[in-house]
Amino acid sequence: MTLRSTRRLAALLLIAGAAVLLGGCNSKEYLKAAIAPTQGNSATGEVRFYQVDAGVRIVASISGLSPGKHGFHLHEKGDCSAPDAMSAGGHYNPLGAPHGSPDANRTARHLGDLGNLNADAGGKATYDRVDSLLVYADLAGLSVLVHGKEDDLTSQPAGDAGPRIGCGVIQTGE
Ligand SMILES: [Cu+2]
Ligand SMILES: [Zn+2]
Repeated sequence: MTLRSTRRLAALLLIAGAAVLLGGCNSKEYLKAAIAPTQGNSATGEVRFYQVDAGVRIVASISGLSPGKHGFHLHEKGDCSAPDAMSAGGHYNPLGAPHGSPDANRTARHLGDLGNLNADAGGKATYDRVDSLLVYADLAGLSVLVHGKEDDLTSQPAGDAGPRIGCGVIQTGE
């Protein structure tokens, strides 16, 4: 092997190594919200957000729920300090749209409308969905709320989902 081709090979290996390192970091990065119960409630768990090609993948595991559906939203303020979590403000709605289904287009839903969690008989719910309208870079500092009742996806302004039973602020994961 000539000196020149050895150098070229070394440069290629360096580029390949850097690409592997960068790729590894990106795929590991996520945002998360640790859900804690509001006063008198027992909802706990974690919600993670991953950047994917089609938008933002949301993966949640929540327990301490009554069986059945519970409204699940992003709210505009990253503040769960009030005993009833009213400090988290209203639904995340940067586009000024009405409340709706997570499957609706951007003019017919709040970006924070994630639909419902569906708890099993043991009070546990999982959620795994890719949202094509959410922007990963905008999520840190918002909050994730779990409600006592089902979000009917139509009532204004918040789906008639009842009290806020769990709340967590979105922050950088490890
Ligand atoms: Cu809500
Ligand atoms: Zn909404």
